[in-house]
Amino acid sequence: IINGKEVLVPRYPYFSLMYGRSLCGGVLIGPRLVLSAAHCEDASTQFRIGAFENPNDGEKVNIRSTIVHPDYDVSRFDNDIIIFQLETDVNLPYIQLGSDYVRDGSYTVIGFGDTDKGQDLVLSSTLQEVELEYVDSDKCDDGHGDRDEVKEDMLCAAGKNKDSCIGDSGGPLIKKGANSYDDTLVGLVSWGRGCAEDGVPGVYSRISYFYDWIVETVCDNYADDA
Ligand code: 4AZ
Repeated sequence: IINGKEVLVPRYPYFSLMYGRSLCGGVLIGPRLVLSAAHCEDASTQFRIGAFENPNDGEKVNIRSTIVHPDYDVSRFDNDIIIFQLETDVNLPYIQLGSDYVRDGSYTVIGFGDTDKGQDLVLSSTLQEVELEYVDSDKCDDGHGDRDEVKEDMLCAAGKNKDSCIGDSGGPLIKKGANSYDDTLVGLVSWGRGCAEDGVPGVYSRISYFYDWIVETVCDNYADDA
């Protein structure tokens, strides 16, 4: 997270961290179900859930099985979403999924990822949060140049000198409510060209687009966990 603030209280109990081969975020959506970005599939064999004071914090739970979106395309970050089933239930609140595409307003993104906008990779020792604004997809697409494409399964958000970055991938973009129970998941950190570059928003997997796939996949495969 670039230019964020340290999270000082357990405001995001559903935040799930993969801290192993690489660093990724995730988010608890049921007692033993975690959503993340498909490109985080091999980041770790376990999640630490509810961590905020340091990455070793939180409830450690092993991953039992995974379902990557069938149309995930690593080269374009299309359908960059994965469902993890955990080995045991986690006794922490989970987040509700945003079924409607909200096209305005401010969002919050959280993570332990890179805090340095420049070349250095400086992972955070504490959970960081930053507030971003919704960015229209056409404008976002222009900001990313010719090669990259922002499609309907993606959502963009940006702030002046503020962004998610490497290591935040898979973590939640949140529409904040009065408390954790009222929060809504609107996106998952997916990709971007650099971090916090002027006119280049961060790109997120858009939860409203995947809502039906998530609900059906959970019902078909993890009915007991829904
Ligand atoms: C990454 O490489 C990455 N600024 C994550 C988020 C963003 C860019 C890159 C968004 O994991």
